[in-house]
Formats: sequence, C-alpha cells, structure tokens
Amino acid sequence: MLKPRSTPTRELVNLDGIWRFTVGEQTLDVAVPASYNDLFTDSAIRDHVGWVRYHRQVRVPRGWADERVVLRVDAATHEGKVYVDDVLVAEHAGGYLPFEADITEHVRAGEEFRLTIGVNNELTDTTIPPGTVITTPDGRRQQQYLHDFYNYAGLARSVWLYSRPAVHIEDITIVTELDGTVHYSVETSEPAPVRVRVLDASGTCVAEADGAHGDLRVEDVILWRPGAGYLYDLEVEIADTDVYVQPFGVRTVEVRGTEFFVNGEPFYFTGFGKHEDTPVRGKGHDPAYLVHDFQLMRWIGANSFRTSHYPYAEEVLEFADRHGIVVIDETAAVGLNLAVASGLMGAPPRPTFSPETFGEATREAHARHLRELVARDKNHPSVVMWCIANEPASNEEGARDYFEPLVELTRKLDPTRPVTYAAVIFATHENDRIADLFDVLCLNRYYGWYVATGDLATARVYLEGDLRGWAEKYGKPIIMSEYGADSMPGQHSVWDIPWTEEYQLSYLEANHRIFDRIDAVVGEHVWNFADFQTAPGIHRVDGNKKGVFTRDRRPKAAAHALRARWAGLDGRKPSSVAGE
Ligand code: GCB
Repeated sequence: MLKPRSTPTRELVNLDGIWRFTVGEQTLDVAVPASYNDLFTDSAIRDHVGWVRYHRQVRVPRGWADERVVLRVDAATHEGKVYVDDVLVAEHAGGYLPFEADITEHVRAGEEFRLTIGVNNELTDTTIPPGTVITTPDGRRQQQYLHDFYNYAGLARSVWLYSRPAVHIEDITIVTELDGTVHYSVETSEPAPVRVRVLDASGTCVAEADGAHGDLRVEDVILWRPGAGYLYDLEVEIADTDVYVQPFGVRTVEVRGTEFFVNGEPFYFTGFGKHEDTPVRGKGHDPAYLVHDFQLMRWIGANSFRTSHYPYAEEVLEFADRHGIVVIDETAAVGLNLAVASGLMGAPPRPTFSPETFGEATREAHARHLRELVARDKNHPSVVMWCIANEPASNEEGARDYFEPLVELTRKLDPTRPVTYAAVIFATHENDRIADLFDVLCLNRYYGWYVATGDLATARVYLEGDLRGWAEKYGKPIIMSEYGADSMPGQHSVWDIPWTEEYQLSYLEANHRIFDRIDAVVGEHVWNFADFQTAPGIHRVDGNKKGVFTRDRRPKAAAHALRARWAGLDGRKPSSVAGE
C-alpha cells in the first residue's frame, strides 16, 4: 500500500489536531495522533474496553471535483470503522497498520462532511496480538493480555484526506542489486502506459524506462549502507494522469552460514528492542521523539533496532531509511504463548495452539497481518528482516503446524529478506520445534534477571551453554534479540543488587563476555531502549524499567557503558576489533 504523498497529480490534507471524542456517555476534546488512555484524568476512560468514537467536520478542497477522494487512517488500535456522515466506508482489524477508503461517491468538492472513526481496543483469541476480555466481580469489563506493554488504544498515527486521479498508480515494488540493477514493478488501477525514472539525491535522472515491469541500471551506483542511508527516488508516471515518487535504496541482504551480510559484508547488529511509548501520548507518533530517539541511538552507537512488538509508524521507517539505521520489522504477534501467562499467574497450563485456544482463525488473522505488513514496508531499505512473532510457544505441540504456512507465506510475499522469530527462554535448542524453518535465530534471554537473579557468575554459565547449544545444532546466525535488567535510576550499590544502575551495567557486561566468545552471535539488541508503560502488576514499577534510557530519555549508567562498547564498530563484532 502506497504512503499518501503530495505529487504533481495528488494533493494531501492532514487531519491531525483536536477532534471530538465520545466514550460511553461522555464527549470530550481529544488529540490526534495520540493514544487516548493517558490524556484524561478519568480512570474509566483509561481502562475503557470496547468502542470509542472520534469525530470532526472535514471540508473537501474545492479543486478536487474531478479527482478521486481517499481517506487514509495510518492506524486505529485495534479495530477501526470509518463513517462519512452516516455511511460506513471502511472497516479494518489490526491496530498497527494503515487502511483507506475511496469516499468519492459520498462527498462533494468544496463541501463539508462529518467524519467519524470508531475505534475498538478489544483483544480476543483471534486478534493479533491476542487477549481476553473478562468481567470483574463488580461487573466491569476488563481487558487482559499476554504482552508486557500497556494496551494503548485510539488513533495513534495520522489521518489523511488525499486526492488521486481515477486512473492511478496502485502499487510499486522495487528490488535492487549491488551492480546498480533496479528491478521494478508497477500496478495501475487499469492498464495504462507507464514511464519510470530514477533520480539521485540531487534530483538528476540517472536511469529511465518504459513499461510497468522491468529492470533499470544505475551507473556508478551509491549504495545504501548501515550508517549512510543514500536514497534514490523512483518517479513513476502514467501519461497525462498520475505521478508517484517512491524513495528506495540500493542494497542487498543475505544470510550465509552463521553470518548476516548487508551489501556482501558481514554485519553485526548493535542496538535495541524499542517501543512506541512516551509520556502522555502513549503510542502516539511524535516527530520530536523520533528525531531525539535517533540522536540517542547514534550517540550510543546503535546501528539497528527491532520494531518490538508491532509495526511502527511509517515515518519511523522513513527516518531509518534516511539515516542508515537497520531495522528488524516485527509483526504484532506477541503473546502466542499461554505457558508464560499461566507461569506468571499460577494457572494450570493450557495448550497454546489448539482449536479452543490459538487455532485456524488466529493464524488467518496472523497471515492477513503479514500480508499487510509486507505490502506496507517492502520498499524500505532499512528493513533487512521480517520477525513474524515474539516469544511464541515454539516448544509446544502444534507450533510447527501453526508456523510453517506463515513462514512460507512470508517468503512468498518477499523472497528477498530473511525471516526470523524471537524465541522465548523456555524454547531451548532441544525442545524448539520451528527454528529450522527460519534463517536467523533471535533469542530472548534473561540469565541474571528472571533466572539466576543477582548471580552473574551462574548467569554466564547458563547463557554460554544455551547459546552454544543453538549454535552447534543449527549452524545459523544468532542475534540476542532481548537481554536486559530493570533498574531504578538513582539506585546504587557496590554489590550485585538487582534494580541498581550498577547491576544493569554488570548484567549487560556479563552477557557481552559470552557473545564475544561465540562466533555465531551476530548481534546484540538490549531490552529496552527506554523505560515503557505496562499493565499494572507486582513485577513492574510504573512500567518496565529495563530501559537504558528513562521514559523521558535520560541515560542510565548502562548507557555510558554501551556507548564505550559500541563506539566505532561500524557494523563489526566487538571481539573482532578488540586489540586493533
Ligand atoms: C520479554 C518480552 C518483552 C518483555 C521482557 C521483560 O521476554 O519479549 O516484551 O518486556 O521480556 O522485560 O520481561
């Protein structure tokens, strides 16, 4: 799905700002984009389960009489329904991906219409991510879920009205090679002559061709590289009707043996699992935090991050494209694991994958989500790998039947990028049932935190045994996709006391000593970039505190240690540059 852009044939009106908001009996002013939960003082709104309505008047620009008019919602978390006046024009399930509707038949150029977007935050066993709505003893509906971040809801990203011609460009796919070959494919709303031009960063045309599909060749190509995100534009034109400009980078990714290659060179990932999470806005996209987070990543020497645990706003990926930050793009399939929940709540274990728990309908929703994710993000050079689930019960019976078709689907949707999943600590090299289906092993491990708490000597032994087991059995690259320890800024100790800043730092160093010894380890993503909000619970102190930065982005002691380790690596493994 193409991102709305202003081009010579398309106009764009951004609908962000103050909208009216109806929840239950109340109607208030609300900010878009923002999750609604933390905007109001009323806890009934924060904890609301079910539908809310966002509404406002919108005027269609007077000059659009001969154009198609499209309404685009970048995200409605977790389900959206769009009405023009009283007519339902679009419905969408899945809270982190965009959807749009051609509303031409329902509006008139120069006139106003009433736009209503219903948003439902309920999670069930057939949504991605899953959850359960229960009724409390006093009769309230309450959302429970299996993931460790707050279930923020609402319109967290932009809403747009745009015009496009009746005969228009529907989709563009670009695949590149290191010699400057650009394979392109253009879909149009009806058969039409297509012309394409490649423009370099200065706007100079460096290649051109006719036809909806084909190959272009850029001479003396400048590659997109980690740390240097050079971008070209593919300008696509349908004669006399539509023009669309799609940025792209020329780069390749490949997995061979136990290595991960970008542009044919071994790449070592340094960085984080992140969240879209800030005070007041919740998951609301904010360009100031975007710029600042990327500044902090550069400052600390992070060359990459994972969009844990859902697809992020497209603006984030565009920024990564421009700044040469490498992205592991993750679906919202987090919590497909009933053992984790029953362990925490002391409930009897139920099988994760079964017709009564997560079955056919869940997998269908997961497959739909994957299709939409790849369609949205396929042209971002920053995206080097798809992560199709976080911590599923990959050690349980049924996991293979559930995942095999999804891995196949991902490869069919995009044959150019490796595929991974992030494995939970209960999934070992001995009992995991799906690892061989994937290209890269992403492991989430908390030795020294949830296991061997406060005992880093034992933690190191466990970690080394665990990693060597995977490395020897599978011979695939391993990324440590999560390792981390909570810390309360201001807590200090000379001993290994959990929750202190020193312990977080020593925990990370203990992990690093082991990574450096195992060749198959090709990356380290600390959990987490910053502290983030979670559901209330005795394991959390106003949220998860495994951030290397606080929620307001101040460095904890560990940030300085990571900076010292990651400085100047330039994609190389720390142990390979030691002693240079
Ligand atoms: C995990 C999850 C992540 C949690 C983290 C933690 O394994 O993938 O979502 O926040 O552990 O801190 O417990």
